Amino acid sequence: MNGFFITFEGIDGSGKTTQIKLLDKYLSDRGFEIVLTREPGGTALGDEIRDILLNPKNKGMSSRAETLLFEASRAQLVEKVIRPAIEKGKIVICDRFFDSTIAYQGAARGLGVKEILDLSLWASAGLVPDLTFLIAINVEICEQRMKTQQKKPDRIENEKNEFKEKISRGYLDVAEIFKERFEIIDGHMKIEDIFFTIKQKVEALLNR
Ligand code: T5A
Repeated sequence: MNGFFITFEGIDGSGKTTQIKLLDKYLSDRGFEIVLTREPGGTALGDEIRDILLNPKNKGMSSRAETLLFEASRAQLVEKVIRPAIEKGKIVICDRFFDSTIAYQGAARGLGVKEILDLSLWASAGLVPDLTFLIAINVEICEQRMKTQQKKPDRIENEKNEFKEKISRGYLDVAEIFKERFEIIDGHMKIEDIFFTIKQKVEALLNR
């Protein structure tokens, strides 16, 4: 029996990692086999690509080169990690997937939603998540959260708020295209309230 593929999306600092950790613990405690992964990265090759993509020294990277690097990392991750795990009946939870490329590169960089969707489906060999949580949140609130984390911003986090507003709008467009698998969650809620909603939606998926 095939497993499930669950992804988390949102602007930087929206709270994805926090919720993924809670979901991992919740499902592991119930005896499910979980594979946690992230994009870009998740494989040896993907981690090298991640370093190139996020390094602030690569400031002048062209949007098309950037997109192809994200897709290369994804192609490797799908073939080597995600698809084999799903085929073994595991639950794969991925921090970002191709909806990020559609929102960041397709919408915010202006490369086109349709073009990036087609390219992403080629890179993922047609793999689409079963369930995607979009944590929707105000850009300024995320900025504040990132500041309190005292983490050095990476190349993409260095972008202006205007860019992040475009990403947020891009995400809503993707969610409209893939209504059946998207769950939009209000990221301004308390961590435990967000998780309560996530838990309910995941239970519904597992009982399908
Ligand atoms: N990218 C990625 C693209 O441009 N195209 C692509 O195709 C792909 C795949 C990846 C970057 O690459 C871009 C997007 C990104 O810019 P990353 O390091 O993986 O970079 O960055 P993020 O995915 O953005 O991860 P972050 O760790 O920065 O953010 P998270 O995971 O969304 O947020 P999290 O959970 O770490 O929370 C941030 C802070 O907020 C607090 C947490 O405790 C933490 O301090 N918090 C809350 N506080 C109050 N209320 C809540 N509900 C809270 N939830 C969390």
